[in-house]
Amino acid sequence: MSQLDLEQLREKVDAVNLQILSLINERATVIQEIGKIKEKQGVNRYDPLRERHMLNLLKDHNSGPLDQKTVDHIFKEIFKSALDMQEEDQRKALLVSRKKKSEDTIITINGERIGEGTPSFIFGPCAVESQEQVTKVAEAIGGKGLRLIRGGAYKPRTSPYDFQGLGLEGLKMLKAAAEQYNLAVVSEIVTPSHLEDALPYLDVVQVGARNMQNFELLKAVGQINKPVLLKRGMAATIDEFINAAEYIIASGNDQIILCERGIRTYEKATRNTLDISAVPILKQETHLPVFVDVTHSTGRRDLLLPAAKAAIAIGADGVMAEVHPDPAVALSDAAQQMNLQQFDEYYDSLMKFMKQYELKM
Ligand SMILES: [Mn+2]
Repeated sequence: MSQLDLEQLREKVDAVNLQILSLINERATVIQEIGKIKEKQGVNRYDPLRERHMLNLLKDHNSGPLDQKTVDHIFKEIFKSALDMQEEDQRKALLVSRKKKSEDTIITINGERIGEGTPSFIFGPCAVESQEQVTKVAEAIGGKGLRLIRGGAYKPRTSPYDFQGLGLEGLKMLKAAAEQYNLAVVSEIVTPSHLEDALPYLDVVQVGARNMQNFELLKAVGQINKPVLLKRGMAATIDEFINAAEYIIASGNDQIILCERGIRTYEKATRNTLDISAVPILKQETHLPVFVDVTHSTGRRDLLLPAAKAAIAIGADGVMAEVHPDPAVALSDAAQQMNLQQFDEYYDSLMKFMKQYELKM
């Protein structure tokens, strides 16, 4: 074979490549049209029966020299690429996504602007246990000029025999303590049926990790006009977390704070594994503020400070941690809450850290 023949054949291959390219793009355009129709009909885009039909048709017409296995493989990749493309289109459409809204969502609570680039803090006891307990913590938080307090009144616990919280009475105690020190209340709701009674005592409604995919609850908090703090489920992927937030925004409430709180892994040294890289991913993928709960992610008092530093350094909009006047007698999470003196030291260390590295405060 002469050099000239080889050149001619290569030119032919180039031309065929361009034909294939043009054809698979034409195919992709048709698939997009089909996707739009399916979206209107509300039917699933992936249809295994249809795929089987297409593969059979190709088999009937394959006269070689490529063997059927290779043809199947190539076409399955083409089928998949069209599906991936449609999924990408769908992702673009998410209301919580950066693609939909490029500016950061800023949530103003009690004068505190969350998501504006300086870290906010939510401190408070795991559970509301008494008026005296929450008032002591509120005083310590207010004394630092902070604006938010947390405390669980409805406690979803792993065991049904563990302390379940004081319910509405607990919320009233927390609200009274908060008002005394000009704080806003962050507290968890576990069922839509509690929402109406609890709402007057709440400034931010928390949806806890165990309820991240409680879709009826997500829809219910999507219909209120107060901010929602949504915690990541302990076995939820980032994608599932984002979609949980989408339930809230799709129901009408765009005031959502995402909270990374650790995920379950094989590691036993910490209560959960703090997925610190979730913070920049969530910041890139969504326009929502992102908090890090250092208490439940680590489950260790000695890690609350380094984990908070990591959170701030990586770009979190805030840190949440548990504070109790006497953690040793706490009815829940006794091992990981800070006492008031530890809280003072903790907050001072964090402020020093931020100054030292010239982080925005
Ligand atoms: Mn707790």
